[in-house]
Amino acid sequence: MRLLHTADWHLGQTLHGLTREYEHSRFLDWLLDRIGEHAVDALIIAGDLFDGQNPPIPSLMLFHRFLASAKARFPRLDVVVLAGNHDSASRLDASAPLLAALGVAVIGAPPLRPDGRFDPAGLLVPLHDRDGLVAARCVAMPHLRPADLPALPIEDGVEGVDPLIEGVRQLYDQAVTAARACLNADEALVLTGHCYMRGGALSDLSERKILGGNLHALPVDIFPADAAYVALGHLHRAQAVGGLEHVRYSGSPLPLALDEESYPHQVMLVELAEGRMVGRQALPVPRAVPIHRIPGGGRFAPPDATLEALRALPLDADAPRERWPFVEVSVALASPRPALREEVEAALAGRPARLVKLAVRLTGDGAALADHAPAVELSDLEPEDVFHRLYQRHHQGEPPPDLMAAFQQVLMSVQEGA
Ligand SMILES: [Mn+2]
Repeated sequence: MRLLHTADWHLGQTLHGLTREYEHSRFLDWLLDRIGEHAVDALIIAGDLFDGQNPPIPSLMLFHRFLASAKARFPRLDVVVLAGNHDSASRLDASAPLLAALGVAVIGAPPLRPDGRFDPAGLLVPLHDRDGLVAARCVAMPHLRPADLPALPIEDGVEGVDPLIEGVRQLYDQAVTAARACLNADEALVLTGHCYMRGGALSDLSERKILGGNLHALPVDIFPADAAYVALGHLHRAQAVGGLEHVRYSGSPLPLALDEESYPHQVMLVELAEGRMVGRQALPVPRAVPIHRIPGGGRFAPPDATLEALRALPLDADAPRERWPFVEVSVALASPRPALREEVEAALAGRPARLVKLAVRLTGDGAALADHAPAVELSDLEPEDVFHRLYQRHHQGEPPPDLMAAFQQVLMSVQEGA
């Protein structure tokens, strides 16, 4: 059977205030064609379907239209949709009964039994081959928040043991046990997750990293060794995890930030036979709207060279506005140049391109630099950075770990609307 793995669509996302609707709609049309071309049997969308808790109406329309077209063109297609940390788990769950009637499995929060305990059977989704026979069992694990995890009798801070990681491990263990109970010998065990993974073993706890949903980086051994494929979401760059070719992030299908311009955006086509992965192929997603970064690669160029490069940009005069390239300009200034923005805008005036970001770095010598330190844009900072800066304004040194952890918890409940 053939599985198509994608994630991190972030429908409804804007890039510095500009809509991505056109790009998303082109991607979804392209995806439908690939499902047909490669005779795909099952589609897994591993979280962050939407960019926010309350998706804008056009992004809901896109998603519903996509599902309706997919089921009309490919009635046998199994579709599995998981909540990511950006999605509202309960909002996705609200549509789950309706979409289940269409053959689309949606898992927002981990399912619970009437007594409030985790119900691993609720995560299991059978995936069918072209003959309509079950060829794989999917443990459709969504993004897990600390509140979803079992309370473990482990003190935080005990060396080598992280209660959050152990909690995630328990849920996967229970779900895999439930899957094995109905797994036949020639059926593949497929898992999903929307989480931050680390490649190494559990011992390098010092390297643990908190990303997004406050979940500690997970070791790859939380997944069973006999899993045929693990479809992950959360990281936007496509990659295998821990050197295991069958444990993969598909990455996002489009660049969600300007510095993701060079990522190999793709979806992953996986071939399963007799319970294991026998082939895989990355399908590169065509770029519907080009991104031009001047000079690119995170570097800054002098103003005259920048203006020259802007004027020389090859642009398609016939392109409709929705296809006009996004342009990022990064300028290094030896001295202040108050008219720079006007000069940049003039270089693009009347031309089919959209300036999304003008970054300026002052490069004068020490004294001049202190007077003209480049202003930091709030939008360039993560909430953790802002907290860090505030702490350092009032205290010596770094914020203590327990304070950072408390901040992370508050941040997460705000971000997740909990
Ligand atoms: Mn995510």
